[in-house]
Amino acid sequence: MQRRKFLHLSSLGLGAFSFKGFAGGKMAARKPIVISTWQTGIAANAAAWNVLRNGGRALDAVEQGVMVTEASQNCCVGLGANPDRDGFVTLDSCIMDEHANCGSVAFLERIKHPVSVARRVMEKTPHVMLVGSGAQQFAVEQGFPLEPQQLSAEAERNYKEWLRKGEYKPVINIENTKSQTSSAPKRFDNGEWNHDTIGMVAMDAAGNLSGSCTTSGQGFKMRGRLGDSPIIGAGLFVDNEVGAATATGQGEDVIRICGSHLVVELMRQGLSPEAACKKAVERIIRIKGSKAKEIQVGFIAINKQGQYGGYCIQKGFDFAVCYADDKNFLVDGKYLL
Ligand code: SD4
Repeated sequence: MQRRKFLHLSSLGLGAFSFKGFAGGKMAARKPIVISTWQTGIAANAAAWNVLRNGGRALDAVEQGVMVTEASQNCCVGLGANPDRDGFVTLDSCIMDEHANCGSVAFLERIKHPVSVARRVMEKTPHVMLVGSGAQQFAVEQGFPLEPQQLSAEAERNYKEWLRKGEYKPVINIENTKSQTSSAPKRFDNGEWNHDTIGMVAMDAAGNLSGSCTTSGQGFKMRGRLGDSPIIGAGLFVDNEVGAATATGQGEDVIRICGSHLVVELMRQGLSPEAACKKAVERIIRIKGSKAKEIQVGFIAINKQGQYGGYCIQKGFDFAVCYADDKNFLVDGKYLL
């Protein structure tokens, strides 16, 4: 590399980023790769990795990955999760591929795998989003079984406890990052975690990107409330030229800044995934002012070089990264407050 060229890049502040990972002057992309939010991401990544290691599409990986979390009955996501304040579990999910095809479902009840319904919306309809009873009707037409309307034992317990106070207050999503070896963390009341979502982004061996996001939304939310997770651009965004990002935490504040889209656009301008996530978090903190300490938001992202990163508002956010059979590990999200 000529000295003059190096100095030019350095003066743009791009030196460190641009030269890291260069092999013979050419950036060797790390692929395939999959990353996902929270410790539940470890098990989800393992399923996604199974697809990726066999040369499968990132789209299949991000669907099959988060299906693991949706199916875990005692978990944050899916039908075993906490209900809304009227006692019903309502699910939101979206998926996006390398061609900017996207599908989304929201306020969906009694369907085990909302991410797969979102994929059907993407592939079988001319639309992007279906909600509520229409989404459920479509799911049933597509052959998804209607599950019993029944809370899991854990959600039932949590709901009864919540009803005693009936307090409508968003929680700060965190988990105990010390229990990093666990892929099945326990509920925060017992000392471990309190979140409701998994977001996943992946790049396959062909270098194509996809992402998915699926959630039960905030526990004990108002009936009909949607967060960022099913909103393309907020909870998830993929641009196959640049990178992919997904979000977790206080959905209203992710929507306010079109969070995942913002992260991808910042990467387009040359920021690393971590720096882009940090800038998006900074923007939320600026908007919220003194109220920022009352909320949590975390972003994670990958770029076309297979670099990954994440950032959050408060301590206690982590994400799972997988890029080899023996490399599926948790990373503590850096935080600003
Ligand atoms: C929402 N972003 O519905 C989701 C909640 C979440 O961990 O991420 N919880 O606002």
